Amino acid sequence: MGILNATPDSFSDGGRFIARDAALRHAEQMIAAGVDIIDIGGESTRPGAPPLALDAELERVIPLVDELRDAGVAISIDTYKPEVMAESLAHGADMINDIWGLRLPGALEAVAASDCGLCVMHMIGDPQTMQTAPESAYDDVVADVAQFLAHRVADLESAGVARARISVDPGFGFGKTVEQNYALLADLPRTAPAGVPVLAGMSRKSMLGAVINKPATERLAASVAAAVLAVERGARIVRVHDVAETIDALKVWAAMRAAG
Ligand code: 9MG
Repeated sequence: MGILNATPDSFSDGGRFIARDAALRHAEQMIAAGVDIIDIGGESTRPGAPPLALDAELERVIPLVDELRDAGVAISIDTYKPEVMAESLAHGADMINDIWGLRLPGALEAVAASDCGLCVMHMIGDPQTMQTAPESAYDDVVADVAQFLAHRVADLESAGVARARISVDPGFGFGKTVEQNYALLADLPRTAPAGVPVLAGMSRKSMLGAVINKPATERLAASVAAAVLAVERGARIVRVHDVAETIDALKVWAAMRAAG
């Protein structure tokens, strides 16, 4: 899964089209590199990021869905807003990636009637508060995240969502200390209900920066290593910025597996 940030619009129409063009060029590069899913996001989910108004998110996301829906890859929408979910699905999106795990009012209803894929992520609090006190948020981070995800999958199934549509995500960096993130990575298979695919997103995150002591712009090798470690622990989808490099690394891992 390649990350496509729908970059902030400038004030003029010209700027808006330039931003859209840049996003489309980036999408084309990811497709050429072999991406399977493009995850389009209009609102930043970085710790402390302010929420984005509904209209602004729709204006950033929907034109990209229109441009990319026939590009031969699955289109995922990174949103927690039911209105953005519904509108994106109406425009042909294939999957909803919700950092809130479809917990906000209206989210379940927005996806239940479609047959889209879903990613249900674990998060403590919201992006503005989630890193306030993660060290005291869990008894046992792996067991607590696993329990949360199992409950979300059960809730979705009770609402009529087929299990085959659901993937789960421990939410690296979303209300976790560095140590908690690595505990989740080490024990990744234990975070998911049986048979439900895991999505892992660690690309360029601070859990990597904390180990290599480098800024986000210099975390390529660490991001690729994290993706391979996640896949080795059973992740079926890795959400990454650097698609070509990640695919190369995974091909080497797959070749070793095939030989062994
Ligand atoms: C939107 N977003 C940012 N980080 C993410 C992660 O780790 N997983 C998922 N599913 N989405 C994320």
